[in-house]
Amino acid sequence: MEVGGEAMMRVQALSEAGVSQVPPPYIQLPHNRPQLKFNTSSTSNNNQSSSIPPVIDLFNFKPNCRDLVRESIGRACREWGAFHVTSHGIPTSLLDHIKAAGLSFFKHCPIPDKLKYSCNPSSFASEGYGSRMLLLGKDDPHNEGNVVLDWRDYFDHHTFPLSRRNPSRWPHFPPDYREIVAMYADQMMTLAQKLMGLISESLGLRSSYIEDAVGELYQNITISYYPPCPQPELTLGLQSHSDMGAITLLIQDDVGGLQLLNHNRWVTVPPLSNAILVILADQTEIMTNGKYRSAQHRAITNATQSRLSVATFHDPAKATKISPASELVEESSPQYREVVYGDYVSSWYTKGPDGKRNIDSLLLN
Ligand SMILES: O=C(O)CCC(=O)C(=O)O
Repeated sequence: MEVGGEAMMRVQALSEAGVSQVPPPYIQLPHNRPQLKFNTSSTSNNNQSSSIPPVIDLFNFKPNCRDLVRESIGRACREWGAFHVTSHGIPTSLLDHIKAAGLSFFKHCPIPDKLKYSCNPSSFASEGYGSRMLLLGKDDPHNEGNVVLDWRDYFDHHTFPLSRRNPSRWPHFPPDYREIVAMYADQMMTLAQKLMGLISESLGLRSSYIEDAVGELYQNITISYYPPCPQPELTLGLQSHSDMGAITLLIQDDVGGLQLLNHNRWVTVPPLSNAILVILADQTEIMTNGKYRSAQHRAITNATQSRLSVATFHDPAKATKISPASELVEESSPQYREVVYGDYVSSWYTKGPDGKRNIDSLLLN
């Protein structure tokens, strides 16, 4: 196994080379290190909410269940900024197929073949195979000392609008990879639109409010692969952040490692094979004038097993301006400055997320 040059940049290559210690750029500052106890049950210092994000049955969007579903969604958005959904209409087989295709690419495609799909490391959110989420490194003069590399490799796919979709840039292996990603993208888009409708209604807004405010939806699908890590107590698979756009739909394999911050406590989200996790992102926090908060989350690693997740992001176009809904501002004063989404994205990628620092910097009071 080559462990030099470009392959050295890949976390999988480090892991497979059998390093016994995590290299310094991956070592988190002490206050960011995970407490490695899989915490899916309540702890004594928190009795304000249940211990895991709620699981909401969508009853396949049957009109006569809409009131009930809307109410559960409103509560989950207020308490967690995230919730699982079941009876969502996406076949479990498709969820399994995309995870299997991703795993097959990471596990069975040789690294030199994978490198043919490398993303452009000097531009953010570029399509392809990569390992570094931020442009900033530990030695960058703009790095305030808190950006550490993630113990993760990923493949980012640009899937909507269709003008951005070019399956020839996606892995050719396994042979049905491209077809599965395209099918998954289409179904996730439909689900995201329906969920945005319910979330809008749960705030007393018209069903199309969030979708109208976001405009043409940009969808990216990121398959993340977290190789086994020799010192999981020192590292993070993915640093603490909230997502930038409107909503994210996430599935994970059965290894577990996604954590959500709830009442200042990191809670491990249990993998549920047929459920999809809905994560509210920062532009939704702005549009709802802070009535709903974006969910701060991170991924931890473990010493023995690799882990895979598929996150589907639904975002505004870069030129879109996002501000609190006037209907929600009448009740209180605006809590956030208006932002041009593209400016928000550049700032996120150059400063780093550091939890929710980017959205917090838009707060007016
Ligand atoms: O792997 C996970 O569970 C989290 C992925 C995630 O947060 C992301 O891709 O932004």
